Amino acid sequence: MSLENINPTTTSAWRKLSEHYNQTKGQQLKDLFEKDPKRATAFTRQWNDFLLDFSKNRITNNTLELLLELADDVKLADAITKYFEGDSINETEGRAVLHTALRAGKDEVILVDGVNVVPEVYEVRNHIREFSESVISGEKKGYTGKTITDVVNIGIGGSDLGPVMVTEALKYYKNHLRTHFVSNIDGDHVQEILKELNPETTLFIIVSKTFTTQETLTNALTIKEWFLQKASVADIVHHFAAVSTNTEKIAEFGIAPENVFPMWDWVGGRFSLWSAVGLSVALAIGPQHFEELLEGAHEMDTHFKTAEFKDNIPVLMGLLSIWYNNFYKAETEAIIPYTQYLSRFSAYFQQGIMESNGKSTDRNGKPVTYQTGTIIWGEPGTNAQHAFFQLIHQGTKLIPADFIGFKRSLYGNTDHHQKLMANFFAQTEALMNGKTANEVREELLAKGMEEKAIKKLVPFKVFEGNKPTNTLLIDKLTPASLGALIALYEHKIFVQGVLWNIFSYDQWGVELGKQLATTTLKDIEGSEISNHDTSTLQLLQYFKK
Ligand code: G6Q
Repeated sequence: MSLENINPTTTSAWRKLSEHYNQTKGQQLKDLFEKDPKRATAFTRQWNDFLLDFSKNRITNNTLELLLELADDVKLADAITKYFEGDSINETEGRAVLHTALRAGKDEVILVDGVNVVPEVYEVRNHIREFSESVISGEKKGYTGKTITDVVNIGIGGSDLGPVMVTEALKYYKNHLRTHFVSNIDGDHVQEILKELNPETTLFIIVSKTFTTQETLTNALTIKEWFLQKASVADIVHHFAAVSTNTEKIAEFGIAPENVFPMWDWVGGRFSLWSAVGLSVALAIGPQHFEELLEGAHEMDTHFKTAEFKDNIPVLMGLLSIWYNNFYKAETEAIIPYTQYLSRFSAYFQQGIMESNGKSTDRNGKPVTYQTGTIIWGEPGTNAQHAFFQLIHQGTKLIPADFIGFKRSLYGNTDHHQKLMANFFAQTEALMNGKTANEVREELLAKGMEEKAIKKLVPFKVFEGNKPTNTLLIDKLTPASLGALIALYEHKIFVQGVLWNIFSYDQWGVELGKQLATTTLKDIEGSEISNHDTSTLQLLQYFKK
């Protein structure tokens, strides 16, 4: 069954939220805290090793109640059931959306067209385990009998970003294998990677759900040619593996059947790291850690599926984001992890969130009359503090931000970790409290500055404050906690897509790019240039000169 089709702005909760917004928009977080000594605990939720403190948001109990009412008005609970049960909720592509099945319990039954997909998932999970164990242990050898030292993932978009992000995030758990990622069609990208590699000791994994993506196929062929400069066609079976739904095309490439990992069309590219798309992750951190990543995600799935909305972390985070996007008209959201390991986390969810919810057509096929997909950006703290934090503190835009931190560091360097986390806590506090003119004045007076100079400087040193943040404090960065964290944001995407009455799981904008490149390539390669606007025509002519 498809998702309900409810324009959120026609619900009574939305109307109430609009009124409520008008009445409360001037409220100051500082005042809300002063008025209610229990505010922090009232707006904090604990789940496993996660703590979400969302008290530094411009909300009251009433706001939360109305947002929860909105979730009911658009039938979020019913949508969640359809999502997990494999209904065809990716309507424009006629597919189920079941990345959750990739991490489901072994005994669960999840039907797609009447067939339980869980056994197939476990077959592939076992294959991933066996394959990666044989490479890691050195049992699997290259064509000259040497053990494999390097693994190259060849893929783009959803077939690249997840593995890149997770291998970086779980670097601490990594084994001796060196991992590389070739994604861009830019030939310099592949050359820079190839120059570090020895064909005798490198395993290449071609990851492409469709096996038709120009970038991936071009890179794979370039790499194959490079490989064949030293090795022979018969050696390909020892050095190439593939992950795809398109098994025919894989066979054409010459890949041995035992090195082929299937995918399913009910898994979207940007949600596929849990499938064999994560093979490079399993190789890098070992299959046991890979399984733990999946188990962590599965626990978050269970929380999302079963927790009451008022305690449901993905639901709460999704609703808060709607509150800012649709009522406060905030256009962007920052994700700031306070760990260098998560340096690719925001980039990863830039795709996840913006490709999923960057839609302007509702489920009726009509243009939406309200804002959808927020713009996502961010970098790890404390580096970010020395870069764009200026704008969050004193710029003209409202930027709700998620601060993600860990109670314990991995190497246990207490001095560094305490300093890191001092910054983490101090920033959300400062963003909320700001600094008044009087406080600035006092500070400057204490430094012995003269009255005239103080007067001149005060306006520049005032911080308005009242900037909303979520604080997500997790015990430790482990494969399981990372799995849960990724799943949390995946479900937040779902919640928002349901609320906005859009289809989150297609990506026609990406498909357009794939088509356009083919036509323009003909113009570049051929002697004649087809019809273009005069700007594009001029640029093509200049390029070809
Ligand atoms: C993800 C998108 C997109 C896709 C790439 C690669 O959801 O659809 O990023 O993953 O275009 O596609 P293939 O895996 O088919 O090569």
